[in-house]
Amino acid sequence: MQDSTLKRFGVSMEGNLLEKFDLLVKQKGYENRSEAVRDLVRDALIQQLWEGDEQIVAGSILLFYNHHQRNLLEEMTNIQHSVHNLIIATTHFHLNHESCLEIIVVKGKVKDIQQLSNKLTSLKGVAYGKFTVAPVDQI
Ligand code: NI
Repeated sequence: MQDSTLKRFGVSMEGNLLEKFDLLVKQKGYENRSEAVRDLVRDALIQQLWEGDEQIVAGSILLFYNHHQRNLLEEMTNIQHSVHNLIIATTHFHLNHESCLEIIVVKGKVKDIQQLSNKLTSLKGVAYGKFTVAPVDQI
C-alpha cells in the first residue's frame, strides 16, 4: 500500500545555497520550500529510473567548470575518449579567464549516457552539470 502521509525530515545546507534555493522557490511560484523539494525529488527519481534503461536517446550534457582545476581537462578528455562511440560532438566556450562551458552532444543507450553524465558532472572542478535527453524513436 502506498504511504501518502506527509513525513518531516531535516535538511542542512550552506547559507548561500539556501539563499539561492529560496530565490528559486519564489521565482518558480512554489508555496514553500517543501513543495519545491518534493518536485526536485520527483525529478531525480525519474532520472534514476533511466539508469537501467536500454532505450536509445539523443541529448546533451552541459558542463560548467574551472579549467584551472588540476587534472580536470585530462580526466575529462580520457572519459570522453573511453566512450567516443556515444559522443557526436563537443563544443567548448571560454566564458572568462577561468570558466568554461562545454556542451557534449550524445546518442546511445540511456543507461550509458546517464553513466557518462554522472562521471563528468562529479569531477572535481565541475561547478554545474545538466543532462538533457529525448528518446530518439519518439521524435
Ligand atoms: Ni575554456
